[in-house]
Amino acid sequence: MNNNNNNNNNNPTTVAPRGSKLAFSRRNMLTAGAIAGGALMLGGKARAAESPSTPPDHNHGGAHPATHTPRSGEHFPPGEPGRDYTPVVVPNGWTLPYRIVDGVKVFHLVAEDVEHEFAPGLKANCWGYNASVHGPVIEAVEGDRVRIFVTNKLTAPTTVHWHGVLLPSGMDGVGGLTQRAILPDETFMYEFTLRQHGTLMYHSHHDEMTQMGMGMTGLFIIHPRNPQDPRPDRDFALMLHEWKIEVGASRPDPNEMTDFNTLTINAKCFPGTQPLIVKTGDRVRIRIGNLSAMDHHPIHLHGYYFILTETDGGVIPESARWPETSVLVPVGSTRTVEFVADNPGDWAMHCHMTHHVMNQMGHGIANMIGVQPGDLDARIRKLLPGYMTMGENGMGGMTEMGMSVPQNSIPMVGGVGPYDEITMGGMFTILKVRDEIANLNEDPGWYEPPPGTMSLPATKESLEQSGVRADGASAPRAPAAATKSWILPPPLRRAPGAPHHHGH
Ligand SMILES: [Cu+2]
Repeated sequence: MNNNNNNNNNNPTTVAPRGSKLAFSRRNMLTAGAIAGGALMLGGKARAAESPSTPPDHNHGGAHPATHTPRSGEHFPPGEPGRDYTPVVVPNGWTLPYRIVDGVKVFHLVAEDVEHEFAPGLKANCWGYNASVHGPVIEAVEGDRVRIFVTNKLTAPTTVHWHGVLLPSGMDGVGGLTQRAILPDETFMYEFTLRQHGTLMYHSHHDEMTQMGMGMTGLFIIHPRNPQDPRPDRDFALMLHEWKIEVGASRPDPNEMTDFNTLTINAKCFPGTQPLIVKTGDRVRIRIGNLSAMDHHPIHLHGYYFILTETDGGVIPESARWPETSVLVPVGSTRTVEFVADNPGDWAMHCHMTHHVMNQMGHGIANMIGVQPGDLDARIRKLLPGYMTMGENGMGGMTEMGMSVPQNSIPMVGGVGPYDEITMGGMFTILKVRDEIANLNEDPGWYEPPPGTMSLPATKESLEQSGVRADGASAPRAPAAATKSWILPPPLRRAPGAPHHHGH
């Protein structure tokens, strides 16, 4: 073993932050307390002697030791943004700043009431952390020691559970089981060393249905100390959620079990979702957590396929990764996907459950498709001024500006796109990939496709040239045999002597 080899990521006794000239030996990484404690988090010999402990890069290479011995005291110097990791981008959200005290990263979460805007026009009184819904992203580095204070400014007791984080049982934040609840106006302290990396989460673990339903969730992202995969250029962090907000109500209804009408990415529904902005050629990582009450969300990206690289259990060995275009993010899980953004454009990214890309009023209304209102509207207007039959051609058109919606509610679908209404809402956002972009934090506007690369009304010449008639008559029709129902052959004659069921 060569302790001076900067790039030897497989050497368990050294840890060299990527791109750094430094190679830390195990000894100078560990605090005196750790050595006194005798248990070494890293280190070949120490680990061999204490087989259950896990090196920080245990998720690489396919081996997944399943046990860990979290102990206090052993940790690395705090990982630094830029040097040790590229900070995540949180559309419509933010990352929680920390202070370093004696080599420990100190965070402070405050559980409290938050008036939250889901999209322009829709606000509700939710519960969140530090003036935001959901809570800010906690971002740290494997090997960091973190101390997280939680102040409860709610009128209800609460706790915070660190979902997926390997830690001592007493730090797990399960109300009643691993601690007593944090009462209103109390502050609790959680402290542990991060001995893994990945996309994890945090959420209330006291009266979960109510408190998570009111918004008390967040992402907990731990970067590898010693990454083996290439670092992403853009690393996005998204949290999925679902809400029931009655039209006109000022609070979400956390008692709802099935009929959610507000579906969100980082607590915003389209058109309030901030786009994901990247440069052509960027290596893009998207981390998606789901702490919805009841639904798994298949998140679909247009224009690309991506590779599923991580779950909240860690990195998927390269040989076991697979490509897909929709990643199912189950409740209580995270999924991380990566791709190289080599296809410029405005690309839709959304949940593929079609009811999850509708806003408040798109659910459970009377089905008017195919209804021909005739003079119905004029007749009803005599009784109900302003009455208009809606939905006879579906929900498109419901976006149209000037269409009035009740106070504190948003139209069932979308916003104004570059060409037409975007008939989407809810769990929908846009990946914007641009060759030239000055400011990745500013919306670059709509994509303008190069001439000849955009669908337009067919011209007479192009129709004629291709032998296509505009009335549709030249298109193949389904042959009768292809749409015919199957008819079972007649039954076999009953064999003589077979039992009779309807006999005398
Ligand atoms: Cu969904």
